[in-house]
Amino acid sequence: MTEIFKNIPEIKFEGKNSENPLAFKYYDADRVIMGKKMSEHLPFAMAWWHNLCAGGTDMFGRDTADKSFGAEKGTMEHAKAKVDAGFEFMKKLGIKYFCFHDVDLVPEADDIKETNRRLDEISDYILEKMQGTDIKCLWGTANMFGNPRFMNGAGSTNSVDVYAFAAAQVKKALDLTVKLGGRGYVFWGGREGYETLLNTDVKFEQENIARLMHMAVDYGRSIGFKGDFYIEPKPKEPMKHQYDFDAATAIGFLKQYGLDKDFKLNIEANHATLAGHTFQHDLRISAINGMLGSIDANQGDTLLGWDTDEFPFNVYEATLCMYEVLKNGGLTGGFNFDSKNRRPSYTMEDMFYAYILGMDTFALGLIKAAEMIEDGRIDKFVEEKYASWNSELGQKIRNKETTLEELFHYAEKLGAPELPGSGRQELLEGVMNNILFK
Ligand code: XUL
Ligand code: CO
Repeated sequence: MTEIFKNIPEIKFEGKNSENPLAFKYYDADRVIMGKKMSEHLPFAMAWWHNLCAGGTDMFGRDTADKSFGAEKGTMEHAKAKVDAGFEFMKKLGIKYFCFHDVDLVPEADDIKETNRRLDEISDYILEKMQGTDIKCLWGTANMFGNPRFMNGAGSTNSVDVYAFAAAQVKKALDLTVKLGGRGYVFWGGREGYETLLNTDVKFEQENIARLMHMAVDYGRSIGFKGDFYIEPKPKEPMKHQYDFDAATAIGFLKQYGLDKDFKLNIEANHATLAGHTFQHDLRISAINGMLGSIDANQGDTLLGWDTDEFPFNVYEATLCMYEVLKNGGLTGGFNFDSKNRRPSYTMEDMFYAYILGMDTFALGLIKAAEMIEDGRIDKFVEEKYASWNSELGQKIRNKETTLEELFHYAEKLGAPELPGSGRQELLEGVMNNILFK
């Protein structure tokens, strides 16, 4: 096998004083944090589409990066070259998982039978490459947004034939996920939404999406898929209104349609911020509902209103993310870098610099989040903030043993309550800085 990334060695941990651009400064796979190795806390995954397919094309210009890997694009040789490149890339970085859409793996043919034949061929090849390594699939998904047939949605389409095609793609993508040892299966509803209510039956569309998801669960379980299904919430882009707007909306949907036992959420940082939340907010909402499953690790740009999918370098965000993940007892999924190089970062070295940045950022986040928890000042403050609920009255309310009238009389007797106590935001932010920079 000829080496593709010729000038890139295996990336090793060298520590924070290293100035070697091709070394980890913080990600030390075997370092134990709160009883677990970093590599177990952080099951990183490579996103097939950004890393091996995307060349930097945007609305105004074509590819800047050459992702041909020595083969002619649009051919099965190229599909195989991507597998070779992907495995070399993951091995050199010590990444144990990958995520894929069906059409990331092979060029889509006009006829679904031929596309599926190509998928069988490439997945055999991937299985071969997996042998002798501990690399596996984190999650698979079907691309039900790129092909023009999905212009009005997939599960939410007005066309019953298009719906059947979406179902066929989900079936095949589930087959592939199981074949490649996938931990999860993702639904990202990029076209599941609408532009105007003048032409849309929202209730019917949502019911149809739920029906598709139920069929996916039934089929997945019938072929031995034991992992989690995930919804990946996103408020907009490409659609103006997307049905899985944010974590809370997706959880409501899953509960309403009886899907909450089989589904969890895959939270993407840049989707949460597009919904007007912090990344941490959507993680917390998922976690308190027992639905924090997996993470698409990236970051957006607050100066831009779209999904820029940047590699994460914001250590505050990563720390608050890892704080939620540690409190959640980890993830059933992992950390998929749904992130892409900036268009002018077009060289092969840049692909590695990007992953080193992302992995180091999350390693730092993990180290600092563990320190925040072990430090205890923040948890102690939160506990004390709600201390009045330990009183007799607080207990009664929590046990649902009070009535509105009883509280009315209590309030009348009291005359006026004292102020509820300072929220101490600035103090706590100072504590976080203190821990981050000590
Ligand atoms: C799009 C996005 C997708 C999903 C998988 O914003 O995040 O790449 O992660 O379809
Ligand atoms: Co994503």
